[in-house]
Amino acid sequence: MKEDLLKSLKSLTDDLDGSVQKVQTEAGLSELKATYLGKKGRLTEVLKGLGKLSSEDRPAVGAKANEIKNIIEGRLRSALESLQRQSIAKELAQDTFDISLPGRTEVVGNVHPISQIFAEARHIFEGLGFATCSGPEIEDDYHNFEALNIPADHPARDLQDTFYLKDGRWLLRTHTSTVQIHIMENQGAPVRMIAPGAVYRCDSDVTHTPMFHQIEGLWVDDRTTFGDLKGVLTLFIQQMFGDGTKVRFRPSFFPFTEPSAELDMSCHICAWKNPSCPVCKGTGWLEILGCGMVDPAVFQCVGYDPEKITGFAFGMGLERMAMIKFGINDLRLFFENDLRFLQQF
Ligand code: 2U9
Repeated sequence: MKEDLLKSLKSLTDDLDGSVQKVQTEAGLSELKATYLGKKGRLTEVLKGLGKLSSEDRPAVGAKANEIKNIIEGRLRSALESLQRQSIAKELAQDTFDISLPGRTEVVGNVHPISQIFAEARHIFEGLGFATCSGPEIEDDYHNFEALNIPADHPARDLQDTFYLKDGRWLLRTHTSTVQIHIMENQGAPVRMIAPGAVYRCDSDVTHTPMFHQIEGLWVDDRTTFGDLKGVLTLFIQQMFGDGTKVRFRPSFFPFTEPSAELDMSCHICAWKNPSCPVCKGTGWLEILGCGMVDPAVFQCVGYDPEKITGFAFGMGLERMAMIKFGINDLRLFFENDLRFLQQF
């Protein structure tokens, strides 16, 4: 009985050597392990015979069974390692690469020049205590025109022709002044805000695009003066274009402000030195924004008392600001998404 068991144990390792050589995959090795060492495996079958041995023979055969188990485990482990080594070697042999190829560089994006101008303007105005507000791009006639003192028959409507939605009730805003109207409708004075965003006009040529960007601003309080307007806007221009920049205010007209003015800044390209400067056309001045004291009619529309409240407002086109600041001469470049252009800023 003892001899039979020892013989069976020995035959296990003899058989295993043949089987291991035939197996080529890790899955095959797992199967083999189950065949020999699993719950219903060959070693377990042999061990069932241990119970029938005498108590003198049992320890020696038990020890042998353990030894055989360790041998089987060791052989299966080294077979597995050898298979893994082979597969890595095979992969390395196939996976060649050309070390003379150029490396893969990261594509680094950059901020669009319009967004850069917006961020800078916002930073300056927020430093002066202006809150940044936004509103819908689709508006009704009242908020875009009527409340801004532009009635249906007003000639200013020709200059701000826009796109109407199918039902005729809604239109695309022509300026961000609509945001100031919403804010004042919803809260009392004081108001100190800027309204940046996209605006739309039915206009398309070399110097006009149907969509462009504006920043408008509004400061309303019980004693806001034209002096405040001049101080805020001079400081803004000098922070944006440099301390030495000069400004002048020229009388103008807007339906929503009275009095109104255009702000010109000194030409930073030629500084009056080039009579044929292509940027300022030799005048030394560049028109940069419009401004004025809010018309009492506008205050009436939003329910503010024009006898008690005064305020100033201003508006500027971001594309124009960016063209002047970066020396860009063609408006269309902003909208073409050509990386050769965008990566220069
Ligand atoms: C309210 C009252 C008054 C905003 C103003 C301008 C002057 C102006 C233009 C600059 C270039 C528009 O982008 S542009 O074509 N804007 O000249 N905008 S005052 O006045 C307001 C706004 C809101 C309630």
